[in-house]
Amino acid sequence: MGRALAVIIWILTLLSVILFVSKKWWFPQGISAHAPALDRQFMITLVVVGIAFAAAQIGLGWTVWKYRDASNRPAATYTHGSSRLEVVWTVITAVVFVGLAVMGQSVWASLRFNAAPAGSYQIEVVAQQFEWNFHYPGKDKLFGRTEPELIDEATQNSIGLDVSDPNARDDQVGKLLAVPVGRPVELILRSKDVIHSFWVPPLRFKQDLVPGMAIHVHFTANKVGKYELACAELCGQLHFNMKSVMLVLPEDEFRALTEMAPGKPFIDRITELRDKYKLPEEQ
Ligand SMILES: [Cu+2]
Repeated sequence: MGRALAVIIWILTLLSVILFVSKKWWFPQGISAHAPALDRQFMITLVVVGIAFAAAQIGLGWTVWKYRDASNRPAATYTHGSSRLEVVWTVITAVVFVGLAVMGQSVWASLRFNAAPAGSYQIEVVAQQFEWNFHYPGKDKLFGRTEPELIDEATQNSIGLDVSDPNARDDQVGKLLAVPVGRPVELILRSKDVIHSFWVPPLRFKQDLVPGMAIHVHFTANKVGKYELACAELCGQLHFNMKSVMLVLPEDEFRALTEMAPGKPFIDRITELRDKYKLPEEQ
């Protein structure tokens, strides 16, 4: 029985390793400037924890095998263990984990703690149960004032845009995200109700939106196309419905779109663009 259990542990370990090494279920192709660095960091972490996982499971199987029940075996005795060994493996684990975290934080932090590069295109993202709203500053590149009291779903003013503000006159608001290719984009992430999470897997970017906060993040998408955008935070009953797409557009197409008149012309154009591009899995 002990031998069988040991063999099962080893087989499960082998299958788990094969699952990752074969890359049968893997990330979609990265489409952002920071994606290669992030993927590299992910691989380093995966290899390090993979080795630790395999070694621990092989050791577990070995222990099960060696100390299996047998009629001629003397009864087990209590041992306190080895304090020195415990200190050694705790220190090694701590160093590895802190080391990986320090290595990994540089890419992560550079997109969040550093100011967005000059010339970044700003878009405000306002999440709500269960929709995304994207607020574009329009031709003047200036956001109009928004005020929570002005939020009115009946008139489709879901972000509370103050239309009396001159800066608001050309502001476009829609349910789809469009960004220019090869140019840094700064998102200002807000939420109207609960915590949501902005997630575009090929972009290698995920960030929570927290009520009461305006979280600034930035990235550069470098492949034209249409990509799924999902809420990655279980935010309520219709959470599964909270999806949209991110369009990465050629510069001229993007400029033309952001200079469209707000309201129907803008919505019609961005819907056209949504239908023009295909998701990677549809191609
Ligand atoms: Cu959500």
